[in-house]
Amino acid sequence: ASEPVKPQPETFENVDPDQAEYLDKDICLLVDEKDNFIGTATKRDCHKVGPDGNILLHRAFSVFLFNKRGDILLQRRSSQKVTYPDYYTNACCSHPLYIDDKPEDIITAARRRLNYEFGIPLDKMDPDQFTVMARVHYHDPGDGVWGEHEIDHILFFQADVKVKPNSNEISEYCYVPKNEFNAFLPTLEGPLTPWFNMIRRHRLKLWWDNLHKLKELAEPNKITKF
Ligand code: DMA
Ligand code: MN
Repeated sequence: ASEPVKPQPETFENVDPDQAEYLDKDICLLVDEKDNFIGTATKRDCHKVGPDGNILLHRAFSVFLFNKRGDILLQRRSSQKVTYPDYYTNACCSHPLYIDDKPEDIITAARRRLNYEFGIPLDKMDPDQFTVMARVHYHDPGDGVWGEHEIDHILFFQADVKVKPNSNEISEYCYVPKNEFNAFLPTLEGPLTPWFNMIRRHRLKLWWDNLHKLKELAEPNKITKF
């Protein structure tokens, strides 16, 4: 009798092949509760919910992007995303990686992913235009199979940029003016990601009202647990 065919993890888990590739290729940064770098693990291992509900704590970033008028850019995660598919969220989130034998800088990672997800040219994103507003420690079990446990560096970025979304990442996007934001959210036909919702509830109004003086409000070293 022939050996039974062993399913590949991707097939077994039914993960989109483009997304699956990064699950094994992206090496994320493990951190302690003070955001000290303590080791590495694959993107896959960082997002698998353990039998006890535990998830490895790793470093991440969330970019909140505004145009010059002060409208916020939102995206809907594509249905191919492994974590939180079809959820609405801020412009771009991802992880700094372990590259060239060292941890990637947060702003370098943010520019890399804004380029990959939204097609924004690197030369249209000056590192000085990013403000690290805070760090947030949160845990979310996701769908029970894939979830998040991160220290998330919240970055604000304001510029008029041309976008060309990558459809494997983003299924919809739009700019929303501040005075329409609260009425707009309930019209969305999908949930908000837990991290976006957390920032929205606790900090977004204050920071959005102060786009012209973010540096005064920024607490880049403070780690808040919501
Ligand atoms: C991970 O974002 C980071 C946060 C803050 C949730 P993601 O799932 O969009 O990562 P990636 O784009 O690398 O898949
Ligand atoms: Mn993560």
